[in-house]
Amino acid sequence: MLSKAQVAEFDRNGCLIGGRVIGDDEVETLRRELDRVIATHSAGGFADDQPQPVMISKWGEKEGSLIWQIVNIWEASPAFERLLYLAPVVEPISQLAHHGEIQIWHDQIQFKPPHHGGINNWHQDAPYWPVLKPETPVTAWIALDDVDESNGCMWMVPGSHKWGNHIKTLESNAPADFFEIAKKFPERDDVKPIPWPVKKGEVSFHHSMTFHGSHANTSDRARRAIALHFMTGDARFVKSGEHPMKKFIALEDDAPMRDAGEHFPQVVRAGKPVPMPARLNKSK
Ligand SMILES: O=C(O)CCC(=O)C(=O)O
Repeated sequence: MLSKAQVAEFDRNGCLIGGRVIGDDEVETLRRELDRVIATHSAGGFADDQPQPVMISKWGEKEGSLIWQIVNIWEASPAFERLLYLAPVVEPISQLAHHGEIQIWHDQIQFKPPHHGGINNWHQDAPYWPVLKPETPVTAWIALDDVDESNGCMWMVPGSHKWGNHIKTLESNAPADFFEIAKKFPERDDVKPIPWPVKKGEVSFHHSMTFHGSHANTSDRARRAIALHFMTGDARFVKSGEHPMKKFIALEDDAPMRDAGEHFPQVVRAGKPVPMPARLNKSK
């Protein structure tokens, strides 16, 4: 549980470090699982009947800087699926979203290899989710390495979650000018990016409208992390939008996402974490 002061800090800044949520052994298991999923993909892919992620992509390889992005690795790996039910993650999400009903929207691995890990340009999350309304979800981002300025940590602009949708301006900033983002907002004097280091096994929370991004990893250390994007119980489907998860949503326009089915499990019900499914207690 977060303290009132932490919730107030998140309400003010749109980002918060939540502390350690997984131990070293679990981090090791998750790293091995990530290696396995990437190796399976690289060796020709998953068989149709094999549990698999929704999407695996490599960004920026041609330009010489790479980010592996994997959507819904939890569907391929029980170790990752267990993260969805961790009380120290989902209780704070419920507190920060100010909602007693929480569902997973999707997860996303962000893996920047050593030496040539790419830039994740400035953005807000919610504008990339046009199949959902309202724009209220909160993300839990869990580090699988110590992540700091040397290996491509995120940067946040505190307070920016209250400024509305600025995705076009953020996207217009060239990745090479990552640290110059304030120049894109000459009318404001409060665009003050701060580095956002997160230790291995710790969770960080950010609001879906907070300006954030991460610079390159030129260090000799990997930068592995998983973002868990959540929805609140008032999320509804917007049929006109596009998103890789849309193919799993067999709903009419404006229908509640709580009816969206098995790809979007509920993890907090009536303010309490949903117990971990029994099959996940034993599996690797
Ligand atoms: O991991 C990163 O560098 C960026 C993550 C991100 O944009 C997110 O979790 O919303």
